[in-house]
Amino acid sequence: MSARILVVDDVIPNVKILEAKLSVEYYDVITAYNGADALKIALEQQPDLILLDVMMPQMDGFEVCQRLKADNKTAHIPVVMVTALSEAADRIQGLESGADDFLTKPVDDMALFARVKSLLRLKMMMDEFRLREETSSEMGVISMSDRKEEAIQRARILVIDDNEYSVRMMKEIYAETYDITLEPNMEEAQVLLRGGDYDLAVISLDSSNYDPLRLCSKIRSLEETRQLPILTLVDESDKDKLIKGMEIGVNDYVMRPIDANELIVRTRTQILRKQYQDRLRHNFHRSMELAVTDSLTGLYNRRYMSNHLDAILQRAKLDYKPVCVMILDIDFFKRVNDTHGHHVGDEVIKEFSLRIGASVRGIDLACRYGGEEFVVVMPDTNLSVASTVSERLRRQISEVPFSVSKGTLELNLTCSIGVTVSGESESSDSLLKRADKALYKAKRDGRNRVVVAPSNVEVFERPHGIAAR
Ligand code: GH3
Ligand code: MG
Repeated sequence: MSARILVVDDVIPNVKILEAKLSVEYYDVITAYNGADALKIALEQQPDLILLDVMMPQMDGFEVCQRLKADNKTAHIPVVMVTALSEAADRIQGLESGADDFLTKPVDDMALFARVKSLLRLKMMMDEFRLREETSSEMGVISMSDRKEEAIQRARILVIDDNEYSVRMMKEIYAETYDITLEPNMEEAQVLLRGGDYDLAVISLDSSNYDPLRLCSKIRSLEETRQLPILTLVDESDKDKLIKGMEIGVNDYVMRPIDANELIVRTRTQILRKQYQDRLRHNFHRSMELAVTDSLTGLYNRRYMSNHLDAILQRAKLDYKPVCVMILDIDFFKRVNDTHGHHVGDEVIKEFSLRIGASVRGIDLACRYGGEEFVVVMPDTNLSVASTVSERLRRQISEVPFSVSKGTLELNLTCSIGVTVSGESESSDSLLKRADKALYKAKRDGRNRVVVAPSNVEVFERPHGIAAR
């Protein structure tokens, strides 16, 4: 994960040390030696993360952070406060000024990279989210944040820890903001995780009654929990375990004795990232749905059908199975619009779609091809069956009046249908063209009828026994 990181410190060697460490990991480092420069560079160069020294002459780190967070153009950039003092008061002030995390000098490598990675991941999700938000609103489709039902829910945390002191502390800290489940037993925890839909697992690495690393690796290997963030609680003396944990895929850690503020910010970062990620995925599926279906009828749209018909034809060719295509067009539809208005026209189109949907099989592909023109693709179907289906559908349209305007108006409508079957190695274009020709003939011959076109030969009248009126 490459990213641009702004390092701010008034002491040149401090900047150089961080710059060297980060460059080795291929981060692109930019530097500033005072608060004013930091603000200017942050605005102009839009770094992905800022490591900000607290104690600087003129403008200190708290003030710089406050100003960054107050400006819309820099507020989204995560800020890590780097402080010489590990005083709790400093952390509280850092939080109040809007910092996203803390590091204590001298900066430990593991801490540095854990904080950097975890905040960069969060920023990546948020950036992607903002970008899609912009694109969708430009396209006039969905707005992710406007959708109330998708509002971020109260997050759920599973705590796996058998240390009474830290469990009590977490209960206190989390209770107000999160739903928390405590489970000191590893086997039970695994059962909960598989079915639980959690947003974060907090796992103590120094438990005596289970192997925490095995649990972490299980979480990473199972499909249901692969994306679940893991925050570990670790004893200073257990650094080796932590290193292994980070290799397995632990997302972040808090050292014991637990500092409440650290626990709060790191929990928040992991949960936010998970929730942004979930929303992105959810919206991806939604926009896929929107991209392939027609908004008025809910049927597939023309673009999807064209793409999919090719795939169907290829598969059919391998299986030596015929594919039938039916094109339907409402007769004299313009009159409905002209006489009763567009609104009634829309209602008719919807009802027409429902009738198509009701009379085809699950594997058939029904799509709105154009204004009042529809296509049904029927895989593994011969022409005689397709003719019967077409004729049944034609009757269902013409024999049952369309009830519109909340039942105050009944319209008698008919449709014309062209139906054909795929020939050997036929393209979707030529198949659709032949069906369309058959439809045209049905119109020309007086409408309210089915015209059947066998494969790769001239269109001819429907076979005997398929009655048209
Ligand atoms: P034909 O029997 O030859 O098919 O005659 P027709 O009137 O059905 O066909 P024509 O192509 O002359 O008119 C189709 C009309 O359908 C014109 C267009 O305004 C209307 N239309 C297309 N899409 C929609 C839609 O989404 N809603 C409504 N209400 N009308 C639509
Ligand atoms: Mg028409």
